[in-house]
Amino acid sequence: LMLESKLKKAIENEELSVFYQPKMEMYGGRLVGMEALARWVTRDGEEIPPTRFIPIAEETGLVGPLGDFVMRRAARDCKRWLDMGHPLRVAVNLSAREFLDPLLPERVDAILAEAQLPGEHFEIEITESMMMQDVEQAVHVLQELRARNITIAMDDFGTGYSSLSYLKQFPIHTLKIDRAFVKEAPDDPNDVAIVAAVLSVARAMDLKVVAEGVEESRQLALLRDHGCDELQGYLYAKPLNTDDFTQFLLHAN
Ligand code: G
Ligand code: G
Ligand code: NA
Ligand code: MN
Repeated sequence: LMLESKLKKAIENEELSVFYQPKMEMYGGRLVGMEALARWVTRDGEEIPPTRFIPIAEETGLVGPLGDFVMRRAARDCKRWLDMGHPLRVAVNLSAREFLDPLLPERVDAILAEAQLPGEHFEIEITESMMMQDVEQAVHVLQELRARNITIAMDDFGTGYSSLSYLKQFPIHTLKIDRAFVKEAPDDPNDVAIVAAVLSVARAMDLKVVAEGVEESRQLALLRDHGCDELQGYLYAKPLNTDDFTQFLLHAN
């Protein structure tokens, strides 16, 4: 309860911020987008990780204000970089509660209109387990977002109940291979097999693949050999604040 009221104040007082982790294209190595990640540093300098405050927001009424805050920031910053001549796509994580909100498409409309950011520069990352909570509503929301040219990525792919048959039903664009599989590759033959299988299924279904948690060039080589499209991880950059991201951008492209 303490943390709940602190979080409420933090959203109001803008103690929260949004960091951005670059996503790089495999061929050409260009910066193509970034994942927005919420950060909370309290007035006393304590860092509270999103894995702690997102569940609190979910249990209380704060998930809407938090999501709006992150989406607004992400849209505003992406628009600034677009105006500087860098057409990137910003990806925002949504929890199940946020994603299944029937008002989500209208909220996104309002946020993109306010930022004057076209939908093609906006992406939403959702997990497979959250889609399973209400398949019908999930498909409906995905169609609404797609109609706005917003990209949909399935995050942490392979870690939940990845029923491949659902992939056919969900109108998504991208799979993100979870970093758990990238981590031990190329040494663990099982992880190599999983990475190869995901890339093969994705190619057959015309889905783009982003690998997360790429830390070493050996992992990069494996992913390149299997035709992965985009890369994200400490090999390129950790999540960066807006100033550091701007510096990264100026040197990358
Ligand atoms: O950035 P970090 O590794 O600490 O993120 C931990 C987890 O929190 C990740 O699963 C990430 O997807 C999630 N996360 C980060 N920012 C947000 C956010 O703004 N909204 C939601 N729903 N999840 C987020
Ligand atoms: O669940 P999700 O995929 O959204 O989690 C993203 C989290 O992964 C972020 O909190 C980010 O800090 C972390 N992350 C990003 N790149 C790397 C990496 O190369 N290695 C590790 N260990 N963590 C990473
Ligand atoms: Na994510
Ligand atoms: Mn992930």
